[in-house]
Amino acid sequence: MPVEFLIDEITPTSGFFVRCHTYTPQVKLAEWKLTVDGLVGKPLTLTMADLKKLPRTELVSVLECAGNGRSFYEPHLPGAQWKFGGVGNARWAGVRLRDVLQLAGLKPGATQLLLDGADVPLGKMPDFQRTIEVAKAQHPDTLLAWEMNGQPLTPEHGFPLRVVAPGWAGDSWVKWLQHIEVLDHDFDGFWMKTAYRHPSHPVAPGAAVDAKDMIPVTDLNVKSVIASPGDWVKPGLVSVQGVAWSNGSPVAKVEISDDAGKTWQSAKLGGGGTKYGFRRWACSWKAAEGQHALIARATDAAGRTQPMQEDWNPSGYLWNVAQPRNVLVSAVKPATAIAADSAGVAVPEAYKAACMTCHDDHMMRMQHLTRAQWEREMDKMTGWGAEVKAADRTAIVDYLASQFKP
Ligand code: HEC
Ligand SMILES: Nc1nc2c(c(=O)[nH]1)N[C@H]1C(S)=C(S)[C@@H](COP(=O)(O)O)O[C@H]1N2
Ligand SMILES: [Mo]
Repeated sequence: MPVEFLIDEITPTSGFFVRCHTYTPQVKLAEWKLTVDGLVGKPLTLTMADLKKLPRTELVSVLECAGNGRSFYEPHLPGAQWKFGGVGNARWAGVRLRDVLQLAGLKPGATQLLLDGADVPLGKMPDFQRTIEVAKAQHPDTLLAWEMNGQPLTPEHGFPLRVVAPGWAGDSWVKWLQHIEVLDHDFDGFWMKTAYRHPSHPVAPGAAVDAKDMIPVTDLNVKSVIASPGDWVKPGLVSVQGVAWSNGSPVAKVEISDDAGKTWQSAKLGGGGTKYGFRRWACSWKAAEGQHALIARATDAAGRTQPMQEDWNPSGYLWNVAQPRNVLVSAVKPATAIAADSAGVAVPEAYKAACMTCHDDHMMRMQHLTRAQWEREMDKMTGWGAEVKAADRTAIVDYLASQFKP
């Protein structure tokens, strides 16, 4: 999502980022129902009309992908190469998850809710299934929502029903929800056991981390983004503006620096911020001719501040460095540079056949990986069903490692 969309408190749905691990399922409401089973007194099969008989609840909350900002990590990591735009703030409406659980009646020993949407995995890829612990499910702010910004959810954002887990990263906000199974144990599916985990203690950049030291990603970090000016602005007094958010702790302070953090100027916070939503901020800046790196840094009421340097984690989650934004101050708008393409390099046929079936090559082009990392991606993708002949593997890795390198 372009940063310009982050100027408003509520992000318009038309500009809101979309993140799907596979293709968007087209769910027909007449055929859809929500099943609640497992460790419950009374298993349920609910239609949308049934859900709408429960008390309607509305709430404004930020939704941020755990991988937002991943492209800033050094060393580079595979995955969606987000910069600033994997975040938005919307008004969600639906019912409290705990009201649904009350209808079903949790049995003693219930610890986790297994959440499954209508999206279908590709090849042998593991199904996107997530669990949330009962305490988060019972929290009055955790919703099953059918509305986003006053309209029914769009197919991309989870029509007809999705989880809203305020304060937590996007991976828990399961879309196209159709099945809740109550468990008495930790679920060991790929997207809980392997993906969406980070180290419980600081680790050196690039270090391998023992699986037993990896804990699930839950809470968002305190963070801010500069929405305006964009890459270029005329000299003079400029209003620097943007939004800030945290995990449910109100944003208490936003500061701006144009000298790499040597000095800071306080921004004025917008009024009316909500617990989990964006808080707008603005600050005047004397923009002198030249290239500048503007930095915004937010602090929340719990005293958490954006760091100047990130703790590393092996999947590139929850980046929240007070990240410099480059702004060119000049009287005339610069011509837009056209990015050089790797035209002229022959694309191996075996690569096209093996790797451009489930997705196209934008997935590979955005990565900046070492040969060893590309070898690991090959293993992951063949495990998920990519068909690579033994004789072709080296040529494919040669191509990837030479074209899409750090
Ligand atoms: C069976 C389907 C399938 C095939 C074939 C396939 N991929 Fe993927 N690949 C996926 C899916 C699904 C994702 C997205 C996962 C997500 O969004 O989290 C993905 C993601 C990726 C990513 C992003 C990083 C990551 O691990 O999520 C890279 C890089 C990649 N694929 C490379 C390749 C290469 C190279 C090949 C050929 C050897 C290939 N893929 C073939 C299904 C496939
Ligand atoms: N069923 C299902 N739910 C899902 C996903 C998915 O792939 N399948 N992606 C998750 C991730 S990683 C994020 S960041 C959010 C993104 O929500 P959005 O596309 O509405 O912005 O949805 C989450 N819910
Ligand atoms: Mo995400």
